[in-house]
Amino acid sequence: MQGSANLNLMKKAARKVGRALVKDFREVENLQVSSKGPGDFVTRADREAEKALREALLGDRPTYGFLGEESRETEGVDPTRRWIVDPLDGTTNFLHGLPHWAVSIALEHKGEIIAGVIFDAAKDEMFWAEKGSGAWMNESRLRVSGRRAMHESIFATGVPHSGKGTLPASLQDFARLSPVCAGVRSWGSAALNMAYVAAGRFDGYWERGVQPWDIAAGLVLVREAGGMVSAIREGDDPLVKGSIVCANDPLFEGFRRVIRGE
Ligand code: 2AM
Ligand code: CA
Repeated sequence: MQGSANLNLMKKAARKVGRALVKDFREVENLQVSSKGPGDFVTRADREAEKALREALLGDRPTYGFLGEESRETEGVDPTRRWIVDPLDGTTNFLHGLPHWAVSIALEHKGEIIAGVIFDAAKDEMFWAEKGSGAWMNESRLRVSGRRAMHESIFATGVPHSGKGTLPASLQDFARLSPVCAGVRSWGSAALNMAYVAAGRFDGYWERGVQPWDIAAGLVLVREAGGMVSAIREGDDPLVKGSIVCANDPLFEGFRRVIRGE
């Protein structure tokens, strides 16, 4: 499957930055035992990664806008197109030497995500999707899972940490969902949670308090893999209101009702 020129640019940038981050990640594993820890080193690696993505993406498409976790918003000459980038999603995992983090790049056109790339460099898994062309992992086509029963399904989430977000609401979600499903996983990368829903590994994912760069690429991946996506509250836009719920078609409504407490 061949992607568009933009998609190829996104994959190339993600691969380059992902490989550099793998080198940094090996260093982080060594730094765990030092008294200072790897904190400053990781902050630097994160910033360098975003700088490299910015240069690669805006270098080739200088008129596009850019929204990144580190540098925030840069308006483009073309107001209709914007890169939305998370250079290192799952930073806490990276910091602790856990190989579960990803580079995430999305392309937005007129408010809609039309292409997305999530690269898990440690596992060499490139998840990618383009509107109308399906979702893929490396060269394999992705489909959301076929499970229909909540009690057989595994759902992923992110739990607010370090005083961020609303912990009570997330704990209530857990309390409602856990008794009616096969398990809840909180593995620390919003982007990979969505990639895994697209791949049928997780049956669904929800989170409160997400940022656009956490979920932008995942939105097109899940949709192109045949999944459903919305914000938790009816009518909200996940990219604007910062909450998300996604799953395969048969599970979606029931899962969303549990999360909404209906
Ligand atoms: P990060 O690693 O880029 O910070 C973990 O549940 C997920 O939440 C990760 O994808 C993490 O992204 C993201 N995250 C961490 N802090 C956040 C915050 N304050 N707001 C939104 N998302 C956050
Ligand atoms: Ca993130």
